[in-house]
Amino acid sequence: MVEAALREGVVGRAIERGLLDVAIHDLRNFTADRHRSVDDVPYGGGPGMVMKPEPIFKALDAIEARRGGRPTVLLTTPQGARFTQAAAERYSSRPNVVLLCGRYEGVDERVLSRVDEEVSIGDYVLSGGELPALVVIDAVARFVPGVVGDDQSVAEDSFSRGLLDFPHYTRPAVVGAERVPDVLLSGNHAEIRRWRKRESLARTLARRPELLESAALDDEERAILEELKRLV
Ligand code: 4GX
Repeated sequence: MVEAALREGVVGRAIERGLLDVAIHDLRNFTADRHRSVDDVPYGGGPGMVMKPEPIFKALDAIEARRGGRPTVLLTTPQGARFTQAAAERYSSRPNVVLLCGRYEGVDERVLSRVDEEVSIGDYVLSGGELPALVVIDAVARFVPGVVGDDQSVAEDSFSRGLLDFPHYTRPAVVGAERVPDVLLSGNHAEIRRWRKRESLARTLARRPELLESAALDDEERAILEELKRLV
């Protein structure tokens, strides 16, 4: 699943072009027993299985030796701190990042001695850490220079600015009863910029007001926001 996903889209192209180097390591290759076991029953009893520590330690040692340096080790788990655009940017400047994907009920707690950060992609339970790892890879890759064609679009990405995106339209100008807002057809670029700011701010205020506490707003945006707050 991970191999297939990494062949697609922006990330797939970045790997092809050598901008990104992603290696997949199967923990079963770091086992010593006949059954190549990566999990075992929990001490103390209860349902489910727990991932054994030794295959994980051996895999991390092998990766460290191969890459020559201690990688940043991330564990994807619902117990982690929420993965954000800021975290993605932070990881994008690390020379090596390991994404440890847990299955079953989780990993033996002693593995955490080798983990730098536990990251969660959201409050829901998945059946493995592979999809969260792919989510992290995608968001991090976009910050690697050259991966996204247009640097401008990364810098202006709504979440990099801390606000929700403004509405987008393309042709035709009229679909059924629905028209594209006149301002976007006006050719008045100053007006368009201001309209987009207002829409971004209005949406953020309505849907994610907590984002406004840490958003970097310019003078014009602060003025628009004050006006929007007076209107509600
Ligand atoms: N955001 N899962 C990890 C197994 C597990 C449990 C505990 C380590 C500790 C998830 C998420 C997520 C399901 C991935 C349980 N591994 N990961 N897995 N939401 O639901 O990151």
